[in-house]
Amino acid sequence: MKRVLLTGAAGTLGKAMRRTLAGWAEELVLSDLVEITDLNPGESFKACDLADFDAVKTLVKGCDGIIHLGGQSIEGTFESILNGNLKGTYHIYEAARQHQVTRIFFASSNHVVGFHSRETRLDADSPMRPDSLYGVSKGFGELLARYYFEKFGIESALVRIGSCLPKPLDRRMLSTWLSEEDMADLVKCVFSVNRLACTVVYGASNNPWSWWDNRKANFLGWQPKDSSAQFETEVLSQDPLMDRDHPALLFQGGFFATAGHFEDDD
Ligand code: NAI
Ligand code: 15L
Repeated sequence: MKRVLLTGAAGTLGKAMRRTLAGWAEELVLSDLVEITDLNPGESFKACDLADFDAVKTLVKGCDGIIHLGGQSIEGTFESILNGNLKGTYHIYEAARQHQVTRIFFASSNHVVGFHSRETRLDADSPMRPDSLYGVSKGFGELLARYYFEKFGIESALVRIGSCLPKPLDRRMLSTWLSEEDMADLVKCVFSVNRLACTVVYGASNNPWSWWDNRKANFLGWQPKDSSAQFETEVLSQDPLMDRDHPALLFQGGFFATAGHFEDDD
């Protein structure tokens, strides 16, 4: 890859990708609302609010691919979701169309399907059942990507990331954990496969208690190497068992599914 744009570069995953993808692209163009000053060789930085179309257009010009991580990353006010995720993702796709960028890694989320029961095994064709306005905004992003693929041929990986952290922090994450290294390997597969089309991928490591079936994305050649199993004893001893009847245990999205509407007064 020659010149790849990484949005959301100042965030948790952005920082992890800068480390794990070091040297992969000739130039990694980092962008965020928050300034980044600790640039490594091969990195450049451009501040940009994803809600500003002109700024996004300038940002995207001359890039060969986009890793789109930027935006509101948990439930929040409609205003922040509107700006970061709805306008932001539209601006990325529309700028890509105008500047002939043909491949995008879209950081979707497991919260697109968070209202499915933990007893249901999901695959790429399972219906969206968002558990939050945040999840709805990721569903919008996935549909938008599909529209730009069908009409303009822009290819996307719609990566329903589980929980991408150095290690799983609770019982739920034993099912949803994605290691940072497996995520970086997925990025490489997405940008090297001959034909990507518009493909849903569940972003999880090789976890024994996974709820997700990625067979329809096997053609990407992505083989996660890590597993939450190595953290099982530690997690089980530190995370007390919730009441068996707690509603958060029913749903894949956990507390995202059982929380009230974000903007309600308590
Ligand atoms: P984060 O909240 O740490 O990073 C998001 C970054 O986007 C921040 O640096 C923020 O400044 C930037 N941002 C927010 N609004 C913006 C705007 N209007 N214009 C420009 N930049 C803006 O989130 P994290 O954990 O790094 O996640 C990255 C992406 O992956 C997000 O899209 C999130 O929804 C998705 N994801 C992450 C998961 C995880 O386990 N970390 C799980 C599922 C999805
Ligand atoms: C997400 O979509 C969030 O971005 C992240 O902060 C975690 O909450 C993750 O899902 C999860 O479900 O663990």
